[in-house]
Amino acid sequence: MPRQLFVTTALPYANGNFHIGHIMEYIQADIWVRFQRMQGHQVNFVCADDTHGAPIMIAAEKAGKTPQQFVADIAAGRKPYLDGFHISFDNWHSTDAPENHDLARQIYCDLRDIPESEGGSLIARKTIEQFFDPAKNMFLPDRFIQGECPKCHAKNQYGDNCEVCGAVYAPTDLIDPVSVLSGVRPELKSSEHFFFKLSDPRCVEFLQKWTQDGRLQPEVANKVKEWFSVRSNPDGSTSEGLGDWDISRDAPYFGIEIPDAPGKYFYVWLDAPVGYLASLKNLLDKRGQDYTAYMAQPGLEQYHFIGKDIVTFHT
Ligand code: B3M
Ligand code: ZN
Repeated sequence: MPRQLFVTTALPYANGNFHIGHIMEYIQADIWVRFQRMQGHQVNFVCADDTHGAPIMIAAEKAGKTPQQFVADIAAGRKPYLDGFHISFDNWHSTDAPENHDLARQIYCDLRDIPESEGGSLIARKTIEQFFDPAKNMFLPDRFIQGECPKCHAKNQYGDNCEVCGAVYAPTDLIDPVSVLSGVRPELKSSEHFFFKLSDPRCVEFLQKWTQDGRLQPEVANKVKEWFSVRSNPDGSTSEGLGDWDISRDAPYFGIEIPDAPGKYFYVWLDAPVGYLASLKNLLDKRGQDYTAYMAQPGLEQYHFIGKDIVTFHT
């Protein structure tokens, strides 16, 4: 019996052209895919542009384009490189395509609407305080805030960690923070965010089993184990197992609007992995094959070629 293999490589951010790192990953995956095909197995090998998020929105603004035009121009430059390196993807798609809007919203609605009899919703709303740029009129991602490291006092460090001493902190811990976009001092402003209840016992139990049942390569499984236990961080603080995941961002944001929540968008890392499914669905639709039936095959194997820095998001 031929194996059914659904294979992906990480979706490159559409904020720039390919670099050697992208091509290296594709070549590694492509060698493996060609080997499987030569064995007679059936492979769907797909990728897509990862189009959403604040950095792309800002890059587009700098280039004087709409985000849609900006990512379309990046997409138009992909083919000569993929063909030139003989990468045998079956499909190249986009996380801004209709399939991805639909699938991401459907997955969100399924999680939101779990009935009480099955443990209840896995989506929660909480009001949080975040830095806001009053000149640009937008909330700032950690990477768009710079200031003095609270620990070693190095200047011009990002809002999430210090590149000089390695300290990890919240942007609100920075001394004299400034917005990278406008140079003004950001203000704290509160806003309602949507969270995926990753700390819910249903998720913890499921993930603990799913990540330790032999499906992951041992190095990845070992790394993942750390997240479930109380542990001490290099900066002396402690982390206590899985925490709820902030999945929303406020307008202006280039992304997928959350159903029934005008002005709220999915955080790019919510819809990016769904992009694998959207690219597959687009491929199957073009061939007249049924996506739901394909995904429901009990023997279907999924392989994701990724770098270790994005294991967290994929898990
Ligand atoms: N675009 C980040 C990266 O290229 C991100 C990957 C998405 S994979 C779903 O490392
Ligand atoms: Zn420091």
